[in-house]
Amino acid sequence: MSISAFIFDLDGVIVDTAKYHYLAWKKLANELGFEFTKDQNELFKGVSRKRCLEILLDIGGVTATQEQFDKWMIEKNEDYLEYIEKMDASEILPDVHKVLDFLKERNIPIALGSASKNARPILKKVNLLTYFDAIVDGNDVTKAKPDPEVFLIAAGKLATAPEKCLVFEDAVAGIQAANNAKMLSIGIGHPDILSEAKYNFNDFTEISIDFLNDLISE
Ligand code: B16
Ligand code: MG
Repeated sequence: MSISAFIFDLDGVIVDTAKYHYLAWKKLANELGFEFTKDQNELFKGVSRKRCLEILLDIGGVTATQEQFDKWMIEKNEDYLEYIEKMDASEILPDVHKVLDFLKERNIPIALGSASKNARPILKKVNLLTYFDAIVDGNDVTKAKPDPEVFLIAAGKLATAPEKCLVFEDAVAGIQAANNAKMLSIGIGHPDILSEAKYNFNDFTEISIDFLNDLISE
């Protein structure tokens, strides 16, 4: 299929940090006097921190001054970082290493394309930083997924045409961003939710070496 560069989303693809985002957002919601459920947390996947807080306040019917908004953003992130601090390589999702090693052994460029501003510290904690030839995260973009910006910057950093790039994503907006960038989109998660992806897998254990070989073959 002639794919020559691979781009990975972070949360939900490489590690399951959604559970820590959830705990930190839930704590803030409870402090503000309302409940925040796991189902509601689904809306936050692939969404920027600022947008998540806007949605959370909508859910709780809370209006905030700019000062309160900024304070709550910081508070949530500080709580989230306490969980990140305790992460290690055991939190890497199944068979992520298999795919990364396959690519590394063949010198195929690898990038990260994530909405998170904490991407670098997370990759460092789980010992994967050295695998990535380029990292594009929430600090580098002005437009959120489904805008293709994050993936197009990644392709540029890898000096690869978008049509030759593949994206692994767990969020609907992320799959749309990959499609908008004219890249090959692979959904990691529930196929019904990620139906716009070109290919779907529940996780990396379902991705075979034969499939990877097909992707990179001329
Ligand atoms: P932070 P991804 C996204 O990461 C998460 O899915 C989303 O839930 C989170 O709000 C966003 O990062 C921002 O994260 O607060 O760390 O900057 O899936 O694009 O890797
Ligand atoms: Mg994600």
